[in-house]
Amino acid sequence: MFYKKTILLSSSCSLIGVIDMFSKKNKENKYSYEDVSKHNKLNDAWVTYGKNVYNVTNFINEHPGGQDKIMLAVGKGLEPYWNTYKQHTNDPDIFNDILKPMKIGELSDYDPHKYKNTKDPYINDPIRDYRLNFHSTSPCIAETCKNSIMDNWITPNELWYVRNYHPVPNIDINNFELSIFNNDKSLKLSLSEFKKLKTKKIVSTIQCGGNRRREYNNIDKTIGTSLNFGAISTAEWEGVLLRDLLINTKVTDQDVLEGKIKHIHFEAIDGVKISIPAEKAMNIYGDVLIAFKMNGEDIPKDHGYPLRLIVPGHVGIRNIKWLKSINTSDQEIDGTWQRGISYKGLPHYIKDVKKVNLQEIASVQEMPVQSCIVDVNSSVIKGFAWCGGGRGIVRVDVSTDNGKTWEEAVLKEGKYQNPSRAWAWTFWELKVKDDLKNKTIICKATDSSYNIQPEKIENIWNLRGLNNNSWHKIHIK
Ligand SMILES: Nc1nc2c(c(=O)[nH]1)N[C@H]1C(S)=C(S)[C@@H](COP(=O)(O)O)O[C@H]1N2
Ligand SMILES: [Mo]
Repeated sequence: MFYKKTILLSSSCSLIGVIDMFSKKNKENKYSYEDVSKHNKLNDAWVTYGKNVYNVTNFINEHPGGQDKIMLAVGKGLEPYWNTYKQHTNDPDIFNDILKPMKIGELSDYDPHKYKNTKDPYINDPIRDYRLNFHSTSPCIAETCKNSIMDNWITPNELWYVRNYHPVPNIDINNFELSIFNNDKSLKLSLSEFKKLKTKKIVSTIQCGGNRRREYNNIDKTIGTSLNFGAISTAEWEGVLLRDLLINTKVTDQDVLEGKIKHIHFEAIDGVKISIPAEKAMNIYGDVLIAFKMNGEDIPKDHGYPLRLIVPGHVGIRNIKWLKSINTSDQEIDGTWQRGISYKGLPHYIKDVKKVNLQEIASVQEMPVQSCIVDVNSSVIKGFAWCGGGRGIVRVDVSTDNGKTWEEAVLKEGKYQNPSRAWAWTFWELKVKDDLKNKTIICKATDSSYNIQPEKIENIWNLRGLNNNSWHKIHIK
């Protein structure tokens, strides 16, 4: 380096110009689009964004959207992908904290128009109720607003929370088919054929795995949308029992007992795929449905039209929308929602994913017992309680003095559900006489297995911000 510099210096008449040229060259390595395109492998992955070039090799394993997703973009520009997965551009921290430090240089042949015509894929998303609490619109992440939760034990469709990973898919109903595969047997059903099968109605609550993530962020930063407690809603679903469909494709209870079939795989039109244990799928008391009606109407576009898997008692993601195919297997399905970090509940003392072997950690299926304080006025405190696995709510305890003394709340709608198949939430209320000004109210529920919500959030905090069921506390000003 020193050598070159001396030679150049001696052969130039403008000293300043040469030094300038040098320092620029040292700061900014230049690469062409073609150079970048060669770095397109797992162990050698570059991307561009605008005129900058980034080496993302060490980030691939940590990508919250999964390794497969980021691998789509390597060797190329991020723009078309970030136009679809807008969480990247909605959150400036992602650019500043994650991408920027990985910069290795700039494009020598930068063309600002290269990705100009990539269309907004969210253009066909449905119009949504203004009363929802929106975190993002592309993809749509919106909570049911607090004021409408206790008014409706069955949440009206337009007030249901929305959690989409992608644009709402456009579906050609006339060519739509549901496929079910089991080894060499398969069944394909058009929507009208499907609707002619024997149907069943089930009232089930769905709660997002990240509900109440916001409270975790007061302890330490988590990965994911900072949800309050409104990512939970309830509907009456009508559809065909999964067990009946599987039996139609020659799945037997014996296959499950002998472990030939351990998991049932489900894929959706928007690319989401998940699996559930075969025991849940085939359980005659499990009530897993392929639904086509939500509260008596065709399922709205946002919630999975035309077909949605309903896995009562399991975390939100297992209830996949826009269902297109079902398969039997002895393995869990691949992909971020099942085997990746997205639904892995890490221990509270793990702050770095690299410290754990994700494959060894169980993905969330059934959710733990939960309750929240929703409405407080001068005479009554109201809230909901719910538990995964169909475990009913046996009791809700409420304190109005930050845990010094407790009272039992009165259970209301939902109270009379079968305690082993209590798929929907239970509302509760407590009449109060004292002035609640400056008081801290707490609630905690007990489920039919006598599991109780944990007191301390610190001990259940986890990197992905899942399953927050710590005592719910509200301070009244
Ligand atoms: N195909 C598909 N299914 C999906 C999702 C999705 O993005 N795509 N989101 C999941 C998540 S994370 C949750 S919490 C629920 C949300 O359901 P909702 O939007 O009807 O409230 O659907 C689940 N099913
Ligand atoms: Mo979710």
